[in-house]
Amino acid sequence: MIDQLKKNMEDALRLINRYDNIFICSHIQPDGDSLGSILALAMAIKKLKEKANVNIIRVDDIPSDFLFLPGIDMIKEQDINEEVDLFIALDSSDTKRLGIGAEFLSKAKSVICIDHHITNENFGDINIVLSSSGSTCEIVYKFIKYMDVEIDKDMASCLYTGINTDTGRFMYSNTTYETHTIVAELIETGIDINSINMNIYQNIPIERVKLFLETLSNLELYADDKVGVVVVSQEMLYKTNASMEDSEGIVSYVRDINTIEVACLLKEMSENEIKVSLRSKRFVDVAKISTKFGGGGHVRAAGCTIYGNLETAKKMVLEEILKDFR
Ligand SMILES: [Mn+2]
Repeated sequence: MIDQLKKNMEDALRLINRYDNIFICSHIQPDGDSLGSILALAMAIKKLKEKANVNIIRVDDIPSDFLFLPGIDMIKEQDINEEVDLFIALDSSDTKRLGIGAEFLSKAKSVICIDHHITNENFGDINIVLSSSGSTCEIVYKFIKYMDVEIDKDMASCLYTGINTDTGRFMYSNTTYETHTIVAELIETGIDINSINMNIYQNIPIERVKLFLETLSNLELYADDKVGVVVVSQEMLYKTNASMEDSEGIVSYVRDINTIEVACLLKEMSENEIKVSLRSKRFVDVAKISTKFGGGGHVRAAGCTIYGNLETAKKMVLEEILKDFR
């Protein structure tokens, strides 16, 4: 282990040993890595210090796919009037990502930040930030080892989930030799990877499928099928009994169609508020398009909000998109 990392872990462990009122937190719109890392670390600290008051702050709704995680009930809404000694932020590149958690952070005597995002702002007093790591769970794994706490089956299930999801089922380029050696050790604890994978990937709520069908059957194609536009209206949500979160994944599905260069999803948040998600594949700069409507993002994935009705918003965005196809 590199010396600086070892020193930061040593400093972090010293803080954990010193303080009893510990608050652990991760980002809004939680994913497998954020949930897996907060749960595993909380369990490890409880094992290390039985008397410590270890709390996990609930900052957002937990996607149903992850409710199977051991210890998930530890994630609770916390009382801001409680004494906060130590705040540990996981998988969050800046304090804005922490949602309500940022208020607890500003009360804390000390802050530890553990993360793998290259954009991490090092907002902790101690920062364990490793951008070469495919997931925060891999860093937490190393830290628990450093704490000399034995990784049990529950912790291993949480860590495995985070590593699995953040590496795209071990397919992304952030998957390394080390990722696999860590995972091998997690599997050795006896975790049921079949059941974990079924929970994460073979557990799509039927409402979401109905919404997908409804949305995709209304797919509009332009510019020789190079532009695909889909809409999720409040009426569609009502009809399918789905929620707006269930539209997650639709825009990438449209992008993945072979002829498509630009995919556009318009979400009717309310009658006069339309959220637009844009994806592109090869040459269209969708960040440039969304900037025109006060939004932002990356060249291949961007978004904006248009205040107006669905039809108006669609017309406005489409006009901008089609400029690249003339
Ligand atoms: Mn992550």
